[in-house]
Amino acid sequence: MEDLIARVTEAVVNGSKAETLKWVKAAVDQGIDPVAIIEQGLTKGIQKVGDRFECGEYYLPDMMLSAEAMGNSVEMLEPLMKGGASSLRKLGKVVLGTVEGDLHEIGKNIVAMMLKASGFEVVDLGVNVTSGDFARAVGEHKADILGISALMTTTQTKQADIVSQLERDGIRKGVRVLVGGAPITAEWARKIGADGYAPDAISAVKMAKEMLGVS
Ligand code: B1M
Repeated sequence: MEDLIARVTEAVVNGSKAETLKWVKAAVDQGIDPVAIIEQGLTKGIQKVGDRFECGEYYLPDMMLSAEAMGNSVEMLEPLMKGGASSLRKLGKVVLGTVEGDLHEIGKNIVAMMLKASGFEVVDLGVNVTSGDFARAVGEHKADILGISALMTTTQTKQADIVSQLERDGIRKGVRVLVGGAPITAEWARKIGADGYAPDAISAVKMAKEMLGVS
């Protein structure tokens, strides 16, 4: 198992879509849990890519190839997740998106996938979503939870703007706000008046359940 997972990681680091898919399929055929493939294989790979980008070893096109390789494999794994997206049990409705100015979607998509597989209905607004659009969607879809993802220190402040927008629109009390993304911390969540923070997709599901008192 470890060998296959390591090959998945390596294929993402190399930015090869075909190789990543090949090793992900091999891992699935060996009966490895899709969540483990994502968390221990794909995510580890893209983190390494981020480190190489940060130290100038990789450039933007390298990061884009790796992101595409990961995203493609995540899509392939989605129908194999326990419960599946079509699960009949609906625990609550989550409106989810990535903040304005931020195009990072892989983590948000994994959170969406895990929420769906756990029985939540998810309305995914995509990336680069304005505060106004977040607030409108909460009202329109009568969301139980608003999930806001931000991947950059330069865009995380948008999460605070969205909480303020909900307050201005008089709909803050009717919805729980869950925030996440690489630069986000529990302290930040408290500071901006969010109801919860999750460091990863599994914790996001746990937190969403806690927020609604469901299991
Ligand atoms: Co960009 N990028 N990027 N990037 N990118 C980072 C974030 C960066 C840290 C890289 C680095 O320098 N080391 C850096 C940000 C620095 C900062 O904070 N200021 C950075 C930068 C600078 C940029 C650009 C500005 C680069 C440039 O153009 N010069 C540019 C910005 C574009 C924009 O958004 N306007 C840019 C572009 C890109 C790509 C397009 C190439 C690509 C994104 C492709 C896509 O998403 N379709 C990309 C990628 C892939 C990364 C890294 C390498 C990986 C991000 C990722 O997908 N991680 C990233 C470095 C890193 O994070 N180590 C980096 C895997 C994913 C599973 O994890 O997204 O953290 P993550 O999600 C996790 C948790 O955070 C959590 O659960 C997820 C699953 O476990 N989580 C939530 C996420 N959202 C949540 C919401 C929740 C709860 C939990 O509740 C609602």
